[in-house]
Amino acid sequence: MVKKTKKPSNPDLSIKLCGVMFENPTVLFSGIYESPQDLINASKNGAGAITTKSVSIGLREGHPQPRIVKFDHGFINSVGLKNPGLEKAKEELKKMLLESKSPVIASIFADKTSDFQKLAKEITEVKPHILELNLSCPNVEGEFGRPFATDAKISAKVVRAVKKVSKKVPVIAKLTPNVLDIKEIARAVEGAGADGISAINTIGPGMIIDIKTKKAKLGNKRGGVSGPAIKPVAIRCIFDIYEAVKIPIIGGGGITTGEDAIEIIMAGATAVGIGSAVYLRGRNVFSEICKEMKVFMKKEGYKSLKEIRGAAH
Ligand code: RRO
Repeated sequence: MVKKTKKPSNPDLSIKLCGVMFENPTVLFSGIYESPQDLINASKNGAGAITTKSVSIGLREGHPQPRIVKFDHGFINSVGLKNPGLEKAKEELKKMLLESKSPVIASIFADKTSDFQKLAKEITEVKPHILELNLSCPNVEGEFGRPFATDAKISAKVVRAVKKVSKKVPVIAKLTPNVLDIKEIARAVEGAGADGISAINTIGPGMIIDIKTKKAKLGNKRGGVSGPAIKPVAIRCIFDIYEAVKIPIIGGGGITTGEDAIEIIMAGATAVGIGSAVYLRGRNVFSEICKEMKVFMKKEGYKSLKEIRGAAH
């Protein structure tokens, strides 16, 4: 009789976040793609979920070009919230919800609590799977003041106002790493009713100067820093947030490989935000990261992500 050799089973990458099933934990972070078709293609190319560019009530043209500049270890951006405004964004969201293969996270931004509430009311009528409150854009301080996510009380106030109108759509708060104590902000948004947290937004602002022209490379001079350079900060932030709250975390910041994804899940993330890696590795980055995660999991004998989530604690 031929002896059966037991094949190692294929690791299961599926997750449930805020009651929504994802085939795998990769999430296209907000702001990487603008056009609905590019977002839909990301879902077809294996993203476990896709996040729209943050939308404001009125159309915004964005900051002067260039808006994104590469450096040795990442990127610096000052897009300035370029978006088509609420009405067009609602139409685009409808298309994405019809054609995306994976759950759609609609991201919103405002500089007033009442505008966050208005955006949340209107956007949740279109029924995205999850609503993201961008409380942490680093590039509009000149216009709107410090990001809301630098202040626990203001962050909580926005979440409470949004939760009054968001119906059954889960609400996640996108936090900034640019604070002394991210645990305090995480606890505040959880206490106000947030269903999840997304972190981290970009670090800084930073600046890059062209030494030939003696001028800042970005049109808007200062901008948020992303990419591999910021990964250790992202890992620490997720580690801290996981210790502070019970709600799930979409964790990202410089995640580029499957092993990076495993690392941030071990810090406590349920899902893994992918941003700059799209520019570094191309549009198949989601399926490639999943493949690399499976290679690691098979080698180490892990069958599901539950076995590694928060394992570093
Ligand atoms: O549009 C931007 O400049 C921008 C936003 Br809204 C954000 O949340 N984070 C970022 O790095 N850039």
